[in-house]
Amino acid sequence: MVFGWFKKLKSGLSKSSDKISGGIKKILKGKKIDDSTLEDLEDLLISSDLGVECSAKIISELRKSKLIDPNVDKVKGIIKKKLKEILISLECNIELTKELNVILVVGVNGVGKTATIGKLAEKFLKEKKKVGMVAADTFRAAAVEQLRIWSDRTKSDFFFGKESSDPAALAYQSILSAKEKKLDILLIDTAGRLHNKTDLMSELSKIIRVMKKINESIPNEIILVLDGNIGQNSIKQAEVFKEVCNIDSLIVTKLDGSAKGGALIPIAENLKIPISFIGTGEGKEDLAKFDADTFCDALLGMD
Ligand SMILES: Nc1nc2c(ncn2[C@@H]2O[C@H](COP(=O)(O)OP(=O)(O)O)[C@@H](O)[C@H]2O)c(=O)[nH]1
Ligand SMILES: [Mg+2]
Repeated sequence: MVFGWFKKLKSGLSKSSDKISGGIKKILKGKKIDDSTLEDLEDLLISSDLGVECSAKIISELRKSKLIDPNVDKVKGIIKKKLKEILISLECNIELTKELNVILVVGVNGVGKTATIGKLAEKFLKEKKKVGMVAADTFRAAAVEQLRIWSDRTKSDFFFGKESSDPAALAYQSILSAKEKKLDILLIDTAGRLHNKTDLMSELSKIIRVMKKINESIPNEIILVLDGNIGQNSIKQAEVFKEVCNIDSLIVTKLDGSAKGGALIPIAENLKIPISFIGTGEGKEDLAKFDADTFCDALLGMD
């Protein structure tokens, strides 16, 4: 595979694939596949954040295969088959309509919402779409400025309100302006102060309720951003957001940051919410469409 984005995904996940791939090689070196090597492989998969359940499934698949020859490629092939089985049904596209597409981006502070909006804007821009961004995290001036930088970087329209203004009113007005300006996409950034869960959730449901006054189909897409590095916590965060909105897809970020790319698997297995993109860095192009086959190849260091 020679595509640029696969190379990027591969290098983004290289810390994880080095760990998994290097680990498999080391475990199999000079040994045959028996109970003890299978146990070592299971430990490796668990320590690579694939989750206990998924790791057990993979090991049982390897056992069933009756493979004795310590062939690294064959072992990886069996692991990939099992991972793909889990991930394939979660591939998804953000379906765009011909009119304005309002995309609401939610998630806890620090997971990467604002950066992800910047990356999405870059992607849509390359597809010749007219893009706008709304700084609906109105309580922190720094949050507004951070999004403004991304709007400059991606030449997107920028909508913001006065400090501490009502985010629902801002979102509403921005949608009307975006329609007038005939924008194709409007990306709405939101606050994520989970320490005050009740406030956050009532703010979020108000934003959604007010938008729907324009048109019941708005927001066209709700994306929940999750930090791929925080394991079980991501799953808990998603449960909270599911209480107030229908999440259409997930974007899992920071899969490049540490050797934790495998953490996508338990998130996928537990939540069963489609995954539209994954974040593999801080730059504007570090966003890869989620594709089960290439993700597995990148994670396992296969070509
Ligand atoms: N390495 C890496 N860093 C990321 C990624 N996505 C976001 N970040 C960084 O994570 C930090 C928090 O991101 P931000 O967009 O401000 O999060 P927000 O609070 O949810 O809006 C920033 O330093 C981002 O540059 C990613 O995919 N990989
Ligand atoms: Mg932010």
